[in-house]
Amino acid sequence: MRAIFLTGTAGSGKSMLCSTLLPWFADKSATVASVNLDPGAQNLPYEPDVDIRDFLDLSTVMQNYQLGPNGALVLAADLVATRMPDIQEALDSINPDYAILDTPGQIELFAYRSSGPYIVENLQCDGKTVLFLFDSTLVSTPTNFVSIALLAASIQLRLKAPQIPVLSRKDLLGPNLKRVLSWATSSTKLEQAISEESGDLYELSSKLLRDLVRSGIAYDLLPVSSTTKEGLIELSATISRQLNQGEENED
Ligand SMILES: Nc1nc2c(ncn2[C@@H]2O[C@H](COP(=O)(O)OP(=O)(O)O)[C@@H](O)[C@H]2O)c(=O)[nH]1
Ligand SMILES: [Mg+2]
Repeated sequence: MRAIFLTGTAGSGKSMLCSTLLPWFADKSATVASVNLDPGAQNLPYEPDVDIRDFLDLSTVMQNYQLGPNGALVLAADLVATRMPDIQEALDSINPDYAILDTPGQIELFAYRSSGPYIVENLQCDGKTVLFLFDSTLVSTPTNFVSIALLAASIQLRLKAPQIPVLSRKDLLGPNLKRVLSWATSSTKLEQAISEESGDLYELSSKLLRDLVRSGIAYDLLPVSSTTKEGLIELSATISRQLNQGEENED
């Protein structure tokens, strides 16, 4: 079993991408299982094969600890790690080629609490990758692009796993797509765009971005749309290349 974690800001399209990848992998004759790791998830666009909500009930957490919805979500995020054996057992009994793990809407509940890094580190499987979704609607200006790239770097530091940068909801970007992709690969182009946009912030942004672009955090940013299905061939090729690379490195 290989694990694919979906991360990104709230609304970046993680759950939708999960629902899009499931039939995609199945069509390629791979067995695939979906895992919902969000105890507060409502109206998921797919039927999870493994669901944290079966092991952790948000309304019980609210009642038992006398918490409001936000406090309960934070505590539930921490309690997810205690349910790791249940998640592992459920996945092992399915034993799929791929497990796609959809993380909580709010990335901080997963990546900046202890549960997320714990689960990524301790899930027993033959390879792991983390997709980080750059939401098209959030990266359409150069400084916003730098801030989301910083978040991607920060998530990589927290989860300590190989990351694939995905430009999600690509269809919402329209003619801006080419510009955004040019920032991902060329620090000169991004620096120039920032100098035109950001005035006082120029120095901070340009220093940050030089290192970011050099670190490759957004390099090969893959534009994908769950709505039009564009980019799925490239994304699945990158996922299997990275998961196989992990295997080669272990040998
Ligand atoms: N146009 C468009 N909308 C999308 C796409 N992917 C997701 N959405 C919409 O964006 C919103 C947030 O998606 P969701 O998957 O729930 O985001 P999550 O919070 O990261 O799980 C929903 O209304 C989705 O229907 C996409 O590729 N294109
Ligand atoms: Mg979601």
